[in-house]
Amino acid sequence: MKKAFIFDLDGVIVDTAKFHYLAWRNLAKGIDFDFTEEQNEQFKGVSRVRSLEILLDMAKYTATQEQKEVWLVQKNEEYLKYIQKMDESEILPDVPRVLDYLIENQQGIALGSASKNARPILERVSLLDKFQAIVDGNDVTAAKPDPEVFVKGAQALKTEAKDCIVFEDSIAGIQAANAAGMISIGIGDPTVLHEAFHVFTNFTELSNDFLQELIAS
Ligand code: G16
Ligand code: MG
Repeated sequence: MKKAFIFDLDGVIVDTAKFHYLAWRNLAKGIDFDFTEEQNEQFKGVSRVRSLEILLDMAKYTATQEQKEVWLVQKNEEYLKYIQKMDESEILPDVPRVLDYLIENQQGIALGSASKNARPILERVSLLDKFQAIVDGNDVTAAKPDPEVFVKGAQALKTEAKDCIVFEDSIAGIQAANAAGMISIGIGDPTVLHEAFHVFTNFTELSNDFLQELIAS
């Protein structure tokens, strides 16, 4: 049976959250706000624009639209400097094994990410050619938990929602997959991702037998 497997990028394929954090922390410093790694959790899967709004709320800082736009460009420029240095060592454990197993078994593979930098990141880590479809922050108008990004991924692979499996590390992403009527699989902390159908700490815990069960179901 042919299924579509839709992967989130940040926190599922690569750990870019640390680079987002460094760039946001630098920006926060400029308004005398000490942005912690714990607070950064709330930024996972959230769009760039929404992330800035959350940061300004945390700092209780009111900014003009013009200032916000300057900051958004500045944050992205710094983030791009980090991702330009990325290589294959940044791929999260066992991601290539899972992708290759699905390819060998003729399954559909798509990316469903909130990031506008998804393509350059996949290129940097040499995984771009594994994906038959890429839906990213440039293609959607509604951010996760809205299901748009995954619905578009399913359309691109010409697969019905019920035959789609989504890998996600964020609560908003799990909610988006569930809202789309897809099977959500959390990659991360089970207590955080309890709304998912299944949760694995990382891909090393997800066996080829389990993938085969998903394909056959
Ligand atoms: C990622 C990150 C978010 C980030 C968003 C937008 O989403 O998890 O922290 O704010 O992309 O990224 P950019 O600024 O590169 O457009 P995902 O969906 O890949 O986890
Ligand atoms: Mg993510």
